[in-house]
Amino acid sequence: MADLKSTFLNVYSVLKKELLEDPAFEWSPDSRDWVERMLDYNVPGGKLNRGLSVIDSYKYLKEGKELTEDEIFLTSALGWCIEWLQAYFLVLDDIMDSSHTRRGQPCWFRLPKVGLIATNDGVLLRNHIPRILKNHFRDKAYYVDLLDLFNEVEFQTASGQMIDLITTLEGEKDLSKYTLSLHRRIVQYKTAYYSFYLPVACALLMTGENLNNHVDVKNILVEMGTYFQVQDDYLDCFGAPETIGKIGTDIEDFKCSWLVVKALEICNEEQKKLLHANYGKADPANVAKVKALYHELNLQGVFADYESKSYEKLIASIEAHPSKAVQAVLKSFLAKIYKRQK
Ligand code: DMA
Ligand code: MG
Ligand code: MG
Ligand code: MG
Repeated sequence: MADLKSTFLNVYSVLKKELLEDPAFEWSPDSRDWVERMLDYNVPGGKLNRGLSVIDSYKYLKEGKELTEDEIFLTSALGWCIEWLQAYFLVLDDIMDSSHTRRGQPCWFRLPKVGLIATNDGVLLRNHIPRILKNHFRDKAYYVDLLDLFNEVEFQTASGQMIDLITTLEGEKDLSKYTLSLHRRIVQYKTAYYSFYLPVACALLMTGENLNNHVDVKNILVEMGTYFQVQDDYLDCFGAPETIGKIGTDIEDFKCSWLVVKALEICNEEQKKLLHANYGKADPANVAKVKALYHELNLQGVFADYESKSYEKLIASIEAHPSKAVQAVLKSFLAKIYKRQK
C-alpha cells in the first residue's frame, strides 16, 4: 500500500512536469513557479482516496492479474485527473463557503499573495484535466467516453454546488425548506458522482466496458456517496479540526446539513425557536447555542444509528450484485469510509 502510494505520487510529478512544459503556452519563470506552487499546495495533499480508488478498482476488475507498468501509469493518471477535479472544486468551494482551513493549512485563497487569483487557479486546475487526458489517452478507443464522463460528472457536481449555495441565500433563509429529500438531492449531486461513481467509471472504461451496462453499480455508488457526505456534515460539527484538517462552517453558512435536518425532525417547539434564532449567524455565541442543542438532541447517537443502518443496507445491495469482482470493488470502497474520522 505504501508502495502503491509512492508510485502514485511519482505519476503526479510526471504529470506536473508535462503541464509546466505545455507547448500551448509560452512559459516564463514567474508563471511556471506560480502554477507549480499552486499545484503542490492544492492537488496532492489530501487523503488521495478517490485517486487511488481508480487503481484499486481496475485491479479488482482484472481479478487479481498483475498490472503492467503501462496500466499502472494510466490508472494513476486517471486517478490524478479526479484529484485535479477535486482540487478545482475545493479551491472554489472554500471561497464560496468562507472557509479558513483545508487539509491542515490555510485555504489557498486565504494566502495574502493569492486572494481572488484563486478563482482563476480553479479554472486552470479544471483545464489541466483535458490536457492530461489528451497527453495520455488520445489514442485509446475509450477516449471520447472518458471526456464525456468527466464532462457529465463535472456538470452534476457544479449543479449540486449551485443548489447547496442557493438554499443559503440571504433574505430567503428559511429552515422549513430543509428536509431530508432536499439534503439528499444536494449531496447526491455535489459529492456522490465525482467522489464515488467517477473513480469506478474510469476503471470500467479502461477495461473496455460500456457504462450504460452498469447503472446498478452507479446506483450503489451514489448511495455510498450520500452516506459519505452525511459523514462530512457530521464531522463539520463533531469532528476534530486537527484530524479532519478543516474548521467547520456549516452552521455559520446556513447549510442544509444532515445535522440541521435531523435536528428539525426531532426537536420540540421551543428548540425549534432556538434553532431559527441562531442558525446561519457568524457570531460564535450563536454557533455555540446550535451546537449545544445538537448535543441535547443526541445527534451523535442519531448519527451512529444512521451509520450502522447505512452500512447494513449498502452491504446488502452490494451482495445482491451478480459479479464478484464488482462486489470486491464496492466492498473495498465501503471499508475505506465506514466509521471514518477524517
Ligand atoms: C463540498 O461540500 C462539495 C464539493 C463539490 C467540493 P462541502 O462544502 O461540505 O465540503 P467541505 O466540508 O470539504 O468544505
Ligand atoms: Mg465547503
Ligand atoms: Mg460547500
Ligand atoms: Mg462539509
